[in-house]
Amino acid sequence: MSDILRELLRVSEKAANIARACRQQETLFQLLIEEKKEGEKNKKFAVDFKTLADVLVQEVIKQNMENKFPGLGKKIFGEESNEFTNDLGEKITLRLCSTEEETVELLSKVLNGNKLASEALAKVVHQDVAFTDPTLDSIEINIPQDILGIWVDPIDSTYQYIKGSADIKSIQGIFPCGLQCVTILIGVYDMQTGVPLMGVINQPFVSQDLNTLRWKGQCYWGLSYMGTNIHSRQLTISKRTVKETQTENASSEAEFSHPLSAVISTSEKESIKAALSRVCGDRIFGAAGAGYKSLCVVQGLVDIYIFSEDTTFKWDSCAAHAILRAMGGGIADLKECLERNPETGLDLPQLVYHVENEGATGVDRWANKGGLIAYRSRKQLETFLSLLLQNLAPVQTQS
Ligand code: 2IP
Ligand code: CA
Repeated sequence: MSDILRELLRVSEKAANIARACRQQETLFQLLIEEKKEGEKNKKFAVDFKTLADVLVQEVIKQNMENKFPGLGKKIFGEESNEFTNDLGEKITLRLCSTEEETVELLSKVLNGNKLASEALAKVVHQDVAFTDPTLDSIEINIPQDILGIWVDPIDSTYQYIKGSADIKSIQGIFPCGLQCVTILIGVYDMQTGVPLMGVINQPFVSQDLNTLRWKGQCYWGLSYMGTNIHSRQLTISKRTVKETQTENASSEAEFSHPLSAVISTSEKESIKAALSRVCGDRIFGAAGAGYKSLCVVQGLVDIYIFSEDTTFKWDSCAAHAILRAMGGGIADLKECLERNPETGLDLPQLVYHVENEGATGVDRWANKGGLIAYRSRKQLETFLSLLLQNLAPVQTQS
């Protein structure tokens, strides 16, 4: 199997521990909560705590990968920068130090001398984590390191991370908001072609033990390289009995005659929502988090994740894209899908990860500017698109 993927899974688990610690340990949670007080924001510390958690997770991923695979660290890209300036005008570069004590020192500079918080964070950052997955161990595949680039979203759905509740009820397995919508996303792509090759989605908050209040998470992965396609869901599927599978096959045939289901952003346009309700009936679900919505497609909770705006970025989609590819699906550019002629039988306009948007600046260089559509089955996608086109108002399809 790819050692790189194995290491990514391990560091994603370490990252999940940091994310959980910031919500569960009282000293750290208080700092997150302070984000709510608008006036105080940024005044106390060199950086708001939410950003610190984000940057710390990103640095843990970067530096753990660099230690194991020298040269890979500088190919890891994300939204956050690890440089801050504190109240005294000191420039601080947040790096993991080689000892826990040194990390405490560095963190307390950013946290204005808050020793308790710095110690709690440094402890979890330096904790050793083991992670294994039998499906992964069963295959041997080597991908040359020099072609790889990596997109990281250290904490997707930061709003839910800070303000999200622990007791939201799901609707048909889908959480509209809450801590379950938080994900850590790591997507590996081919720097020459832009094709996603490996992906890890770590969901740190899946279920909470009501006695200890501790959260358990879950991790999903996929690899698609030169004809080898494997993913974490294979294990779940092959574990089931034949009888269960037969029942499922029968129901999935029946399902095809049902309307397709979709998950959407709460900020989706009204015109798209109206067309969708004609296509999907009541099988439309709103949910927070771009990573979480694509995870719903991976998990088979919905058939499609559709988004018509340009406010997701390469780090939001790369991980899920790799997993969906390993499952036989993908993530395509929505605008191009709606403009293309399906009759040509041409390949779908898959999102790519290696080139920036021409003429754009700042984060917009890496925006998925035509929107996106994520799917598990190409056949379902084609059916969905043709129904959507029929149901969109003419003015919409022309623009
Ligand atoms: C966000 C986050 C949002 C999402 C947005 C992402 O990333 O996933 O939830 O919007 O597109 O960029 P929506 O939930 O409406 O889909 P982050 O939380 O990392 O800023
Ligand atoms: Ca994000």
